[in-house]
Amino acid sequence: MPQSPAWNALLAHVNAHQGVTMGDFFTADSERFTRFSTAVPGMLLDYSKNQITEQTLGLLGDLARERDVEGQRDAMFAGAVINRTEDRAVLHTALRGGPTADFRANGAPVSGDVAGVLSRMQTFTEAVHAGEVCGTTGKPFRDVVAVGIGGSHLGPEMAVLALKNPATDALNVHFVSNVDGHDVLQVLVGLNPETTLVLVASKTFTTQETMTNAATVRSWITDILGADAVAQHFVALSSNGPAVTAFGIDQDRMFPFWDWVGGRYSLWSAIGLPIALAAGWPQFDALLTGARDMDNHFKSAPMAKNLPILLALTGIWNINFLGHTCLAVLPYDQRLKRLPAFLQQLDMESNGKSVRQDGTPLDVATGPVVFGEPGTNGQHAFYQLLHQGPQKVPADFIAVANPGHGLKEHHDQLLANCLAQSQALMQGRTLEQAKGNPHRVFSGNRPSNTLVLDKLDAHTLGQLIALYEHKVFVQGAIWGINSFDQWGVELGKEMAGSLLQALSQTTDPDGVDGSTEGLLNTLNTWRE
Ligand code: G6Q
Repeated sequence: MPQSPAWNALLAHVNAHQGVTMGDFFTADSERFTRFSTAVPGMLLDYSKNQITEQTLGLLGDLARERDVEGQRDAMFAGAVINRTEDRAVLHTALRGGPTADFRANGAPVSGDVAGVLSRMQTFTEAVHAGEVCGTTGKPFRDVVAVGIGGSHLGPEMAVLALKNPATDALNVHFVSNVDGHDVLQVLVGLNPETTLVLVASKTFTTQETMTNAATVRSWITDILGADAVAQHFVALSSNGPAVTAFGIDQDRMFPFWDWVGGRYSLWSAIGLPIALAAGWPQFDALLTGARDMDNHFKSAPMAKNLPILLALTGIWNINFLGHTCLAVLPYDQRLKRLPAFLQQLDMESNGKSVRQDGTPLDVATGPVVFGEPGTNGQHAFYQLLHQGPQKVPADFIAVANPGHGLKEHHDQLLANCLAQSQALMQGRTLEQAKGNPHRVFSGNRPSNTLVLDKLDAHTLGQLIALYEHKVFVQGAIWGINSFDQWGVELGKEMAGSLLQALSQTTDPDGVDGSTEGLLNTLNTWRE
């Protein structure tokens, strides 16, 4: 890739750029914000605080054209088998395609199946809320325990928290993900099996953590209500019908999805049932509509106005040409407190790869290390490094103009902090301004994007998530990698299998290194 004309032009351009700061760009151009920001209804992206010029953007656009990003995008929407290592189409967009959609996975129509499952999810959600679907003792459900991990957990949890409204939510939805017994025990304490509905969310229905947690919750239910209670108290969200039946859940309590839905892209599918149960069907529907609006924008907007493409290109510039290989996600909205964790999986599992689709090695950095916390909390924690660490960490700030509460003073402070942080990162403070004290110098010129949402609701949340899904897609397309497999999680899983035996049966493990053997012996000696 570095040999390609567009890549080489960017390498030459970055050298020509040395010594010019973002502050210089703003001084020279009073229209810079207008020039380097773009909006769709309800959302604005300001990317002016990046070290870019019109020429930089033009060259990045050349790179996107050279990599045929638009052609690759169209192939994804057309249901081509773009996840080649798993021989699958990638069609999470079909899940939110709406009533008139006609998506095809490798030629086979899928929109009818999608509509059928959505309709069953709606009927079920409304029946639970109406108390028509209830527990074995006739009491309506009050709590939902959603058991699942990774892609079957992070998206639904993030969205449930973002849309939470204690005044109107019909049900309390809790999540159990970690195989650590503390997780399930902490959730179950205080819940009543009679009024608890359990969702087992697992595409494969074989994931060790989820099946272990599901079995524990099943015992918790059946110990009190009897074995027959599984039929009324359990629901499966899965692609694996036989395993669901073997677990004891009837097919009419199973909401399926398909192999062309990747785990981390699955919150729009049956995996999103916790969101519908928590926030109500109209909210889930609005979430899908918001994502669909972003899909349509991604498909049709010219590159220079295309939010996912712009977010992706500024990221490529920061990672590959300026050498900034991290990304801080900083939502200034407490309701988005799990967005960093969700985007961490979305980005790092999709683009943390070192080979191209064809298996040839890449010699450039790919997906960034993603981390973050809501502002203002993060300011009192890790922002020190963002401002004064020797490495530059690009940041995505997310601000919401209108909060979901009436505490104006709080919101004014929150927004002022958000604006101040990106300004401080860019402007910095010179030694002279710091009155000669080197400890109070900020080198500045640190890049960030700011996304402004009019308000945070199901529609804008759908737009926001889809924006990042497509950003990740565009970056993967430019690097030529498969963003939709995740072989990197396999090796550790395999090794855990043989170590489990060594721990549970204190057998001698095969082929472990000296450190692992020493740790194993210590644990086996110390365990009571
Ligand atoms: C996501 C990954 C991974 C997956 C979990 C859970 O894209 O594939 O995080 O979602 O491993 O898998 P199951 O849904 O099959 O339990």
